[in-house]
Amino acid sequence: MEFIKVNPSYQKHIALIELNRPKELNALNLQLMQELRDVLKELDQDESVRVIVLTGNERAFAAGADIKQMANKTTIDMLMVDQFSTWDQIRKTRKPLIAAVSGFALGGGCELAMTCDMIVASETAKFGQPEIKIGVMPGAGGTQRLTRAIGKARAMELVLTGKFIDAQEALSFGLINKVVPVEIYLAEAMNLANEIAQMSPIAAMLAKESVNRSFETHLDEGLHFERKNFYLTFSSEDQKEGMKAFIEKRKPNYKGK
Ligand code: DAK
Repeated sequence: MEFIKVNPSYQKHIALIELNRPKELNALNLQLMQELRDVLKELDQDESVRVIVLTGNERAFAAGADIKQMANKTTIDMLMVDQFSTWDQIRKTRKPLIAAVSGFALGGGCELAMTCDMIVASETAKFGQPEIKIGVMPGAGGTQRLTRAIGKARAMELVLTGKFIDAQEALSFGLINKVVPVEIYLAEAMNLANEIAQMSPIAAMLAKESVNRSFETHLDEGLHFERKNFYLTFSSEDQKEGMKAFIEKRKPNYKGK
């Protein structure tokens, strides 16, 4: 791995992935995205991992796709590389995925953070979809996910002017979950991850899948999907353990079975 650092047991049941192209502000070149895809797939299958935290560094989560790599590409080049299959695979990660964002989360960087399930940001974080300033538009879900997260008026403004918003605005718009001082943004993301890691990983996986489904379908079908996943949790030992522990007034010990 050249552009990604991974620690699959950063904390108990929590894996940490760091984007690692600091000089280029973690610009997302093809190799980085492929490495990220492969690592996420591995961690998704690793039974010891229950939650994954994705971060950059203090200056940048990621300043977008690599403009230098894209600048001379033709439509056919873009089509044949088919980066979308990489992004689609990342989107299919089944375990809860938390973005810990400091500094720039722009363009593809903002889209990558939005592909995660939750975002914890430092006070220095800046979010935006500045593609319009370089003659293109968001291509990895920005117009869709941003609009669903913050509404049409605000999304239009960000996408059409390319301006950035800071972490406080992002919080008030509902784009992110928390804003904390830069010194503790990763620790805060870990706290959130740790809270989730105490739950049944099976229930967490099914719940994530169900919440995501609400974006993809109408209410009736979403409720039907939720119901099926709810029933499915009753096939797990974790469901028995969780309810038994409640009745016995003790902490549950989930095994992911
Ligand atoms: N790509 C390549 N290099 C980048 C970069 C980027 N996105 N962002 C920064 N860098 C590089 C700079 O060129 C500079 O390199 P050197 O000149 O030192 O070699 C280094 O990182 C430090 O950046 P600056 O010197 O510019 O630092 P400043 O603090 O002055 O400015 C900045 C920081 C973040 C405001 C500025 O770097 C900037 O505006 N960066 C570009 C932001 C941007 O436009 N992002 C959107 C890119 S388009 C797709 C999936 C995704 C996408 C498209 C398709 N498919 C699945 C098909 C996404 C597209 C995009 O994200």
